[in-house]
Amino acid sequence: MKRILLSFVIFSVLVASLSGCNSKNNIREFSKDDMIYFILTDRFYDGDIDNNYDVDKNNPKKRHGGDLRGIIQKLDYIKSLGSTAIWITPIMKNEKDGYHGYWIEDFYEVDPHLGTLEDMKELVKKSHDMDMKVILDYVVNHTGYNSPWLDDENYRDWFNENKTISNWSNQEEVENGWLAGLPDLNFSNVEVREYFIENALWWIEQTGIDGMRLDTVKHVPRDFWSEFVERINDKYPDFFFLGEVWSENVRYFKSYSDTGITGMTNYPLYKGIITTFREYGNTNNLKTAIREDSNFTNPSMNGIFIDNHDNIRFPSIHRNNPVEYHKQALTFIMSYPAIPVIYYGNEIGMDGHDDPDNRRDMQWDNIEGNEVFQYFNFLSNLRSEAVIREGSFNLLETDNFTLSYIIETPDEFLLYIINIFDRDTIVELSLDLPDQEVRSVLDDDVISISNNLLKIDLKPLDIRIYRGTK
Ligand SMILES: [Ca+2]
Ligand SMILES: [Ca+2]
Repeated sequence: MKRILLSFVIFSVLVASLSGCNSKNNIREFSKDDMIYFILTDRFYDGDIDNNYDVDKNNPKKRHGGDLRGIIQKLDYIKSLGSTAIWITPIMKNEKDGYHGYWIEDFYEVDPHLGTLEDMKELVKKSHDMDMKVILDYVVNHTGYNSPWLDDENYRDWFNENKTISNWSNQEEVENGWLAGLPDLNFSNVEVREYFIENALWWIEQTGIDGMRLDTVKHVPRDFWSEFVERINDKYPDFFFLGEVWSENVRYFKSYSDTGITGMTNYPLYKGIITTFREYGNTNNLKTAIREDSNFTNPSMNGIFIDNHDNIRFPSIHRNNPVEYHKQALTFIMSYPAIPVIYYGNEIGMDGHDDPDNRRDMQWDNIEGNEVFQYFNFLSNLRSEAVIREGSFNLLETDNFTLSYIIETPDEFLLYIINIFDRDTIVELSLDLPDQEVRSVLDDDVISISNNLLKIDLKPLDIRIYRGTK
Protein backbone atom coordinates (compact mmCIF):
# COMPACT_ATOMS: atom_id res chain seq x y z
CA MET A 1 0.00 0.00 0.00
CA LYS A 2 2.77 2.36 1.00
CA ARG A 3 4.69 1.59 -2.16
CA ILE A 4 1.62 2.28 -4.34
CA LEU A 5 1.09 5.55 -2.53
CA LEU A 6 4.72 6.52 -2.96
CA SER A 7 4.77 5.77 -6.68
CA PHE A 8 1.56 7.73 -7.04
CA VAL A 9 3.24 10.69 -5.32
CA ILE A 10 6.29 10.41 -7.58
CA PHE A 11 4.05 10.14 -10.65
CA SER A 12 2.06 13.22 -9.56
CA VAL A 13 5.22 15.22 -9.02
CA LEU A 14 6.44 14.19 -12.46
CA VAL A 15 3.18 15.14 -14.12
CA ALA A 16 3.11 18.44 -12.24
CA SER A 17 6.65 19.32 -13.31
CA LEU A 18 5.96 18.38 -16.91
CA SER A 19 2.60 20.10 -17.21
CA GLY A 20 4.00 23.50 -16.21
CA CYS A 21 6.60 23.24 -18.93
CA ASN A 22 6.10 22.41 -22.58
CA SER A 23 8.58 19.84 -23.85
CA LYS A 24 9.45 21.93 -26.92
CA ASN A 25 11.46 25.03 -26.14
CA ASN A 26 10.51 24.74 -22.44
CA ILE A 27 7.58 27.09 -22.84
CA ARG A 28 5.88 27.70 -19.51
CA GLU A 29 2.13 27.70 -19.29
CA PHE A 30 0.18 30.75 -18.09
CA SER A 31 -2.63 30.79 -15.54
CA LYS A 32 -4.72 33.38 -13.72
CA ASP A 33 -2.14 33.33 -10.90
CA ASP A 34 0.37 35.08 -13.11
CA MET A 35 1.26 38.73 -12.76
CA ILE A 36 2.72 40.50 -15.79
CA TYR A 37 5.13 43.42 -15.47
CA PHE A 38 4.95 45.51 -18.63
CA ILE A 39 8.06 47.43 -19.69
CA LEU A 40 8.59 50.02 -22.40
CA THR A 41 12.23 49.03 -22.78
CA ASP A 42 13.60 52.40 -23.93
CA ARG A 43 12.20 54.08 -20.80
CA PHE A 44 13.03 51.52 -18.12
CA TYR A 45 16.74 51.26 -17.43
CA ASP A 46 19.87 52.08 -19.40
CA GLY A 47 22.17 49.10 -18.97
CA ASP A 48 24.56 49.83 -21.85
CA ILE A 49 25.63 53.37 -22.76
CA ASP A 50 27.45 52.15 -25.89
CA ASN A 51 24.14 51.84 -27.78
CA ASN A 52 22.94 55.34 -26.89
CA TYR A 53 23.18 56.94 -30.32
CA ASP A 54 20.11 58.99 -31.34
CA VAL A 55 19.38 59.44 -27.61
CA ASP A 56 17.84 62.70 -26.40
CA LYS A 57 16.56 62.29 -22.85
CA ASN A 58 15.01 65.76 -22.85
CA ASN A 59 12.71 64.96 -25.75
CA PRO A 60 9.78 62.67 -24.87
CA LYS A 61 9.48 61.58 -28.54
CA LYS A 62 13.11 60.51 -28.87
CA ARG A 63 15.05 57.54 -27.57
CA HIS A 64 16.13 57.64 -23.91
CA GLY A 65 18.68 54.81 -23.82
CA GLY A 66 16.86 52.01 -21.97
CA ASP A 67 17.75 48.56 -23.29
CA LEU A 68 17.64 44.79 -22.83
CA ARG A 69 20.74 44.79 -20.64
CA GLY A 70 18.96 47.29 -18.41
CA ILE A 71 16.06 44.87 -17.93
CA ILE A 72 18.51 42.04 -17.21
CA GLN A 73 20.13 44.20 -14.52
CA LYS A 74 16.74 44.87 -12.93
CA LEU A 75 15.38 41.31 -12.95
CA ASP A 76 15.74 41.01 -9.16
CA TYR A 77 13.62 44.12 -8.73
CA ILE A 78 10.95 42.86 -11.16
CA LYS A 79 10.85 39.49 -9.43
CA SER A 80 10.62 41.12 -5.98
CA LEU A 81 7.31 42.71 -6.98
CA GLY A 82 5.75 39.27 -7.37
CA SER A 83 5.96 39.29 -11.17
CA THR A 84 5.76 35.92 -12.86
CA ALA A 85 6.07 37.30 -16.39
CA ILE A 86 7.57 40.29 -18.19
CA TRP A 87 6.00 41.85 -21.27
CA ILE A 88 8.41 44.01 -23.27
CA THR A 89 7.58 46.37 -26.16
CA PRO A 90 8.65 45.15 -29.66
CA ILE A 91 12.40 44.63 -30.02
CA MET A 92 12.45 44.45 -33.84
CA LYS A 93 14.62 47.04 -35.59
CA ASN A 94 12.67 50.29 -35.81
CA GLU A 95 13.14 53.42 -37.86
CA LYS A 96 15.02 56.34 -36.33
CA ASP A 97 12.73 57.60 -33.57
CA GLY A 98 10.78 54.40 -32.97
CA TYR A 99 11.77 54.34 -29.29
CA HIS A 100 8.49 52.49 -28.48
CA GLY A 101 9.13 49.68 -30.98
CA TYR A 102 5.96 49.95 -33.08
CA TRP A 103 7.58 51.45 -36.24
CA ILE A 104 9.29 48.33 -37.53
CA GLU A 105 11.83 48.53 -40.35
CA ASP A 106 13.16 44.96 -40.20
CA PHE A 107 11.06 42.16 -38.71
CA TYR A 108 14.06 39.81 -38.39
CA GLU A 109 16.54 42.04 -36.56
CA VAL A 110 16.86 43.24 -32.97
CA ASP A 111 16.93 47.02 -32.76
CA PRO A 112 20.59 47.89 -32.07
CA HIS A 113 19.49 50.64 -29.65
CA LEU A 114 17.99 47.92 -27.46
CA GLY A 115 20.78 45.36 -27.80
CA THR A 116 21.40 42.14 -29.69
CA LEU A 117 19.70 38.81 -30.25
CA GLU A 118 22.18 37.39 -27.71
CA ASP A 119 20.97 39.94 -25.13
CA MET A 120 17.38 38.85 -25.77
CA LYS A 121 18.28 35.19 -25.37
CA GLU A 122 20.06 36.03 -22.13
CA LEU A 123 17.04 37.98 -20.87
CA VAL A 124 14.76 34.99 -21.51
CA LYS A 125 17.22 32.48 -20.04
CA LYS A 126 17.80 34.52 -16.86
CA SER A 127 14.08 35.20 -16.46
CA HIS A 128 13.37 31.48 -16.77
CA ASP A 129 16.07 30.71 -14.21
CA MET A 130 14.19 33.04 -11.84
CA ASP A 131 10.89 31.37 -12.68
CA MET A 132 9.57 34.26 -14.74
CA LYS A 133 8.19 34.05 -18.27
CA VAL A 134 8.79 36.51 -21.11
CA ILE A 135 6.17 37.96 -23.45
CA LEU A 136 7.28 39.76 -26.59
CA ASP A 137 5.10 42.47 -28.08
CA TYR A 138 4.34 41.53 -31.67
CA VAL A 139 3.15 43.77 -34.52
CA VAL A 140 1.72 42.53 -37.81
CA ASN A 141 -0.76 45.26 -38.72
CA HIS A 142 1.70 47.75 -40.15
CA THR A 143 5.32 48.56 -40.89
CA GLY A 144 7.15 51.76 -39.98
CA TYR A 145 6.41 54.86 -42.07
CA ASN A 146 9.50 54.37 -44.24
CA SER A 147 9.54 50.62 -44.71
CA PRO A 148 11.96 49.52 -47.48
CA TRP A 149 9.09 47.33 -48.78
CA LEU A 150 7.16 50.43 -49.89
CA ASP A 151 9.57 51.06 -52.76
CA ASP A 152 10.13 47.42 -53.66
CA GLU A 153 8.27 45.92 -56.64
CA ASN A 154 8.26 42.50 -54.94
CA TYR A 155 6.10 43.84 -52.11
CA ARG A 156 3.61 45.71 -54.26
CA ASP A 157 0.64 43.58 -53.13
CA TRP A 158 1.67 43.54 -49.48
CA PHE A 159 -0.03 46.80 -48.53
CA ASN A 160 -3.62 47.98 -48.41
CA GLU A 161 -4.53 51.14 -50.26
CA ASN A 162 -3.42 54.30 -48.47
CA LYS A 163 -6.67 55.43 -46.78
CA THR A 164 -7.17 56.80 -43.30
CA ILE A 165 -9.73 55.23 -40.98
CA SER A 166 -12.58 57.74 -40.82
CA ASN A 167 -15.52 55.59 -39.75
CA TRP A 168 -14.42 53.60 -36.72
CA SER A 169 -17.61 51.54 -36.63
CA ASN A 170 -16.92 50.23 -40.13
CA GLN A 171 -14.90 47.06 -39.55
CA GLU A 172 -13.61 46.98 -43.13
CA GLU A 173 -12.07 50.43 -42.65
CA VAL A 174 -10.71 49.52 -39.22
CA GLU A 175 -8.96 46.49 -40.72
CA ASN A 176 -7.71 47.96 -43.99
CA GLY A 177 -7.17 51.65 -43.28
CA TRP A 178 -3.76 53.12 -42.45
CA LEU A 179 -3.75 53.57 -38.65
CA ALA A 180 -2.12 56.92 -37.79
CA GLY A 181 -0.77 56.94 -41.34
CA LEU A 182 1.20 53.71 -40.86
CA PRO A 183 1.51 51.52 -44.00
CA ASP A 184 -1.16 48.86 -43.50
CA LEU A 185 -0.36 45.26 -44.42
CA ASN A 186 -2.72 43.28 -46.61
CA PHE A 187 -3.84 40.06 -44.93
CA SER A 188 -5.83 38.84 -47.88
CA ASN A 189 -2.40 38.19 -49.43
CA VAL A 190 -1.27 34.65 -48.51
CA GLU A 191 2.38 35.70 -48.74
CA VAL A 192 1.86 38.27 -45.97
CA ARG A 193 0.10 35.73 -43.77
CA GLU A 194 2.85 33.14 -44.25
CA TYR A 195 5.58 35.72 -43.69
CA PHE A 196 4.26 36.64 -40.24
CA ILE A 197 3.51 33.10 -39.11
CA GLU A 198 7.06 32.08 -40.05
CA ASN A 199 8.49 35.24 -38.51
CA ALA A 200 6.67 34.64 -35.21
CA LEU A 201 7.86 31.02 -35.11
CA TRP A 202 11.40 32.24 -35.79
CA TRP A 203 11.33 34.59 -32.78
CA ILE A 204 9.96 31.83 -30.54
CA GLU A 205 12.59 29.35 -31.69
CA GLN A 206 15.44 31.84 -31.49
CA THR A 207 14.67 33.42 -28.14
CA GLY A 208 12.62 30.90 -26.14
CA ILE A 209 9.86 33.40 -25.26
CA ASP A 210 6.70 32.04 -23.61
CA GLY A 211 4.10 34.35 -25.07
CA MET A 212 3.31 37.24 -27.36
CA ARG A 213 1.29 40.36 -26.74
CA LEU A 214 -0.52 40.95 -30.03
CA ASP A 215 -0.65 44.59 -31.04
CA THR A 216 -3.66 46.26 -32.76
CA VAL A 217 -5.68 43.03 -32.94
CA LYS A 218 -8.87 44.66 -34.19
CA HIS A 219 -7.03 46.17 -37.18
CA VAL A 220 -6.22 42.74 -38.61
CA PRO A 221 -8.87 40.26 -39.86
CA ARG A 222 -10.09 37.73 -37.29
CA ASP A 223 -9.48 34.79 -39.64
CA PHE A 224 -5.78 35.66 -39.75
CA TRP A 225 -5.58 35.59 -35.93
CA SER A 226 -7.31 32.19 -35.83
CA GLU A 227 -4.80 30.79 -38.29
CA PHE A 228 -1.85 32.50 -36.54
CA VAL A 229 -2.78 31.18 -33.10
CA GLU A 230 -3.57 27.70 -34.39
CA ARG A 231 -0.32 27.34 -36.33
CA ILE A 232 1.80 28.50 -33.40
CA ASN A 233 -0.11 26.46 -30.82
CA ASP A 234 0.27 23.40 -33.09
CA LYS A 235 3.97 23.62 -32.53
CA TYR A 236 3.92 25.18 -29.05
CA PRO A 237 0.66 24.14 -27.35
CA ASP A 238 1.10 26.25 -24.20
CA PHE A 239 2.27 29.38 -25.97
CA PHE A 240 0.34 32.36 -24.56
CA PHE A 241 -1.27 35.20 -26.49
CA LEU A 242 -2.40 38.46 -24.92
CA GLY A 243 -4.40 40.33 -27.55
CA GLU A 244 -4.83 44.07 -27.51
CA VAL A 245 -8.48 44.68 -28.41
CA TRP A 246 -8.94 48.35 -27.65
CA SER A 247 -12.72 48.43 -27.25
CA GLU A 248 -15.06 48.82 -24.31
CA ASN A 249 -17.86 47.09 -26.20
CA VAL A 250 -18.34 43.72 -24.53
CA ARG A 251 -19.85 41.94 -27.56
CA TYR A 252 -17.16 43.22 -29.92
CA PHE A 253 -14.49 42.32 -27.40
CA LYS A 254 -15.92 38.82 -27.00
CA SER A 255 -15.83 38.21 -30.77
CA TYR A 256 -12.03 38.18 -30.52
CA SER A 257 -11.94 35.65 -27.70
CA ASP A 258 -13.52 33.25 -30.21
CA THR A 259 -10.41 33.49 -32.45
CA GLY A 260 -8.39 31.37 -30.02
CA ILE A 261 -6.31 34.23 -28.57
CA THR A 262 -5.66 33.09 -24.97
CA GLY A 263 -6.47 36.33 -23.19
CA MET A 264 -7.05 39.97 -23.97
CA THR A 265 -6.27 43.30 -22.40
CA ASN A 266 -9.61 43.81 -20.68
CA TYR A 267 -10.75 47.27 -21.81
CA PRO A 268 -14.36 46.85 -20.59
CA LEU A 269 -13.05 46.30 -17.03
CA TYR A 270 -10.51 49.10 -17.45
CA LYS A 271 -13.37 51.46 -18.25
CA GLY A 272 -15.20 50.24 -15.12
CA ILE A 273 -12.07 50.84 -13.04
CA ILE A 274 -11.36 54.40 -14.20
CA THR A 275 -14.99 55.52 -13.88
CA THR A 276 -15.34 54.04 -10.41
CA PHE A 277 -12.17 54.89 -8.51
CA ARG A 278 -12.35 58.66 -8.93
CA GLU A 279 -13.94 61.78 -7.55
CA TYR A 280 -17.71 61.61 -8.17
CA GLY A 281 -17.19 58.07 -9.43
CA ASN A 282 -19.89 55.42 -9.36
CA THR A 283 -19.18 51.84 -8.34
CA ASN A 284 -22.09 50.67 -10.50
CA ASN A 285 -19.81 51.08 -13.51
CA LEU A 286 -17.34 48.53 -12.19
CA LYS A 287 -20.08 46.25 -10.83
CA THR A 288 -21.69 46.11 -14.28
CA ALA A 289 -18.34 45.43 -15.97
CA ILE A 290 -17.68 42.60 -13.49
CA ARG A 291 -21.08 41.03 -14.18
CA GLU A 292 -20.53 41.27 -17.95
CA ASP A 293 -17.05 39.82 -17.57
CA SER A 294 -18.56 36.43 -16.78
CA ASN A 295 -19.87 36.26 -20.40
CA PHE A 296 -16.36 35.69 -21.72
CA THR A 297 -15.21 32.17 -22.41
CA ASN A 298 -12.25 32.34 -20.06
CA PRO A 299 -12.27 35.72 -18.30
CA SER A 300 -9.56 34.82 -15.80
CA MET A 301 -6.97 34.67 -18.62
CA ASN A 302 -7.58 38.29 -19.59
CA GLY A 303 -5.14 41.00 -18.56
CA ILE A 304 -6.51 43.52 -16.06
CA PHE A 305 -4.85 46.94 -15.78
CA ILE A 306 -5.24 50.52 -14.53
CA ASP A 307 -3.31 52.23 -17.34
CA ASN A 308 -0.72 51.55 -20.03
CA HIS A 309 1.46 53.23 -22.66
CA ASP A 310 -1.61 54.20 -24.71
CA ASN A 311 -3.68 55.65 -21.88
CA ILE A 312 -3.18 58.44 -19.36
CA ARG A 313 -1.47 57.13 -16.23
CA PHE A 314 -4.00 56.41 -13.50
CA PRO A 315 -2.97 59.06 -10.89
CA SER A 316 -3.12 61.78 -13.57
CA ILE A 317 -6.86 61.21 -14.03
CA HIS A 318 -7.38 62.68 -10.56
CA ARG A 319 -7.37 66.27 -9.46
CA ASN A 320 -7.80 65.23 -5.83
CA ASN A 321 -6.59 62.22 -3.83
CA PRO A 322 -4.62 60.52 -6.63
CA VAL A 323 -2.68 58.31 -4.21
CA GLU A 324 -5.82 57.06 -2.44
CA TYR A 325 -7.62 56.25 -5.68
CA HIS A 326 -4.50 54.63 -7.07
CA LYS A 327 -4.34 52.34 -4.04
CA GLN A 328 -8.02 51.47 -4.41
CA ALA A 329 -7.63 50.56 -8.08
CA LEU A 330 -4.52 48.48 -7.32
CA THR A 331 -6.41 46.72 -4.51
CA PHE A 332 -9.05 45.68 -7.01
CA ILE A 333 -6.79 44.45 -9.82
CA MET A 334 -4.56 42.57 -7.38
CA SER A 335 -7.49 40.58 -5.99
CA TYR A 336 -9.76 40.07 -9.01
CA PRO A 337 -9.52 36.65 -10.74
CA ALA A 338 -7.58 37.68 -13.87
CA ILE A 339 -3.96 38.46 -14.73
CA PRO A 340 -2.82 41.87 -13.43
CA VAL A 341 -0.70 43.73 -15.97
CA ILE A 342 1.44 46.19 -14.05
CA TYR A 343 2.74 48.96 -16.33
CA TYR A 344 6.24 49.93 -15.12
CA GLY A 345 5.84 52.58 -12.43
CA ASN A 346 2.31 51.54 -11.35
CA GLU A 347 3.95 50.10 -8.27
CA ILE A 348 5.23 53.55 -7.24
CA GLY A 349 2.23 55.56 -8.42
CA MET A 350 3.98 57.20 -11.39
CA ASP A 351 1.83 59.79 -13.13
CA GLY A 352 1.80 61.18 -16.67
CA HIS A 353 -0.76 62.45 -19.13
CA ASP A 354 -1.39 61.22 -22.68
CA ASP A 355 1.28 59.68 -24.90
CA PRO A 356 4.22 60.36 -24.73
CA ASP A 357 3.90 61.82 -21.18
CA ASN A 358 2.70 58.41 -19.93
CA ARG A 359 6.06 56.98 -21.08
CA ARG A 360 8.41 58.91 -18.81
CA ASP A 361 11.64 57.31 -17.63
CA MET A 362 11.18 54.91 -14.72
CA GLN A 363 11.78 56.75 -11.43
CA TRP A 364 14.38 54.72 -9.60
CA ASP A 365 15.04 57.18 -6.72
CA ASN A 366 13.88 56.31 -3.22
CA ILE A 367 11.60 53.46 -4.26
CA GLU A 368 11.81 51.80 -0.85
CA GLY A 369 10.40 54.90 0.84
CA ASN A 370 7.52 55.24 -1.62
CA GLU A 371 4.11 54.88 0.06
CA VAL A 372 2.45 53.25 -2.95
CA PHE A 373 5.37 50.84 -3.33
CA GLN A 374 4.93 49.56 0.22
CA TYR A 375 1.21 49.13 -0.28
CA PHE A 376 1.75 47.40 -3.63
CA ASN A 377 4.07 44.88 -2.01
CA PHE A 378 1.48 44.19 0.67
CA LEU A 379 -1.11 43.50 -2.08
CA SER A 380 1.32 41.30 -3.98
CA ASN A 381 2.03 39.19 -0.89
CA LEU A 382 -1.67 38.87 -0.15
CA ARG A 383 -2.29 37.77 -3.74
CA SER A 384 0.07 34.85 -3.29
CA GLU A 385 -2.12 33.37 -0.53
CA ALA A 386 -4.26 30.29 -1.17
CA VAL A 387 -7.49 32.13 -0.42
CA ILE A 388 -7.01 34.43 -3.44
CA ARG A 389 -5.53 31.75 -5.69
CA GLU A 390 -8.23 29.19 -4.97
CA GLY A 391 -11.15 31.27 -3.76
CA SER A 392 -14.17 32.40 -5.72
CA PHE A 393 -14.88 36.11 -6.17
CA ASN A 394 -18.36 37.37 -5.31
CA LEU A 395 -19.69 40.91 -5.39
CA LEU A 396 -21.75 42.07 -2.41
CA GLU A 397 -24.75 44.38 -2.50
CA THR A 398 -23.82 47.95 -1.61
CA ASP A 399 -24.70 51.50 -2.65
CA ASN A 400 -22.97 53.30 -5.55
CA PHE A 401 -20.32 54.87 -3.34
CA THR A 402 -18.87 51.67 -1.98
CA LEU A 403 -17.50 48.51 -3.54
CA SER A 404 -17.52 45.33 -1.53
CA TYR A 405 -16.66 41.77 -2.44
CA ILE A 406 -15.70 38.54 -0.82
CA ILE A 407 -13.13 36.00 -1.95
CA GLU A 408 -13.88 32.67 -0.36
CA THR A 409 -12.78 29.06 -0.20
CA PRO A 410 -14.73 26.37 1.71
CA ASP A 411 -12.61 27.22 4.79
CA GLU A 412 -11.78 30.90 4.80
CA PHE A 413 -12.51 34.25 3.23
CA LEU A 414 -11.19 37.75 2.60
CA LEU A 415 -13.72 40.54 2.73
CA TYR A 416 -12.99 43.78 0.82
CA ILE A 417 -14.83 47.05 1.49
CA ILE A 418 -13.82 50.21 -0.42
CA ASN A 419 -15.28 53.70 0.04
CA ILE A 420 -14.80 55.76 -3.13
CA PHE A 421 -16.42 58.81 -1.53
CA ASP A 422 -14.39 61.52 0.16
CA ARG A 423 -16.62 61.45 3.26
CA ASP A 424 -17.51 59.19 6.19
CA THR A 425 -20.10 56.59 5.52
CA ILE A 426 -21.71 53.56 7.14
CA VAL A 427 -22.04 50.28 5.28
CA GLU A 428 -24.28 47.37 6.18
CA LEU A 429 -23.50 44.08 4.50
CA SER A 430 -25.66 41.02 4.43
CA LEU A 431 -23.39 37.97 4.58
CA ASP A 432 -24.06 34.27 4.64
CA LEU A 433 -21.36 33.61 7.22
CA PRO A 434 -21.20 32.25 10.79
CA ASP A 435 -21.09 34.74 13.68
CA GLN A 436 -17.51 35.73 14.34
CA GLU A 437 -14.98 38.49 14.80
CA VAL A 438 -13.05 39.26 11.63
CA ARG A 439 -9.62 40.79 11.71
CA SER A 440 -8.19 43.43 9.39
CA VAL A 441 -5.14 42.37 7.40
CA LEU A 442 -4.10 46.04 7.12
CA ASP A 443 -4.14 47.07 10.80
CA ASP A 444 -5.44 46.00 14.25
CA ASP A 445 -9.11 46.59 13.50
CA VAL A 446 -11.55 43.86 14.50
CA ILE A 447 -15.27 43.87 13.64
CA SER A 448 -18.11 41.44 14.23
CA ILE A 449 -20.41 39.50 11.97
CA SER A 450 -23.59 38.72 13.81
CA ASN A 451 -26.87 37.22 12.50
CA ASN A 452 -25.46 37.38 8.94
CA LEU A 453 -24.96 41.12 9.21
CA LEU A 454 -21.90 43.31 9.33
CA LYS A 455 -22.07 47.03 10.04
CA ILE A 456 -19.02 49.17 9.57
CA ASP A 457 -18.07 52.86 9.75
CA LEU A 458 -15.84 53.83 6.85
CA LYS A 459 -13.52 56.81 6.74
CA PRO A 460 -13.25 58.92 3.55
CA LEU A 461 -11.63 56.85 0.73
CA ASP A 462 -11.19 53.93 3.10
CA ILE A 463 -9.89 50.52 2.04
CA ARG A 464 -10.66 47.66 4.45
CA ILE A 465 -9.72 44.02 4.05
CA TYR A 466 -10.77 41.47 6.69
CA ARG A 467 -9.95 37.81 7.15
CA GLY A 468 -12.33 35.24 8.56
CA THR A 469 -13.23 31.55 8.59
CA LYS A 470 -16.27 29.66 7.30
CA1 LIG B 1 21.47 52.12 -23.67
CA1 LIG C 1 -4.84 46.67 -40.85
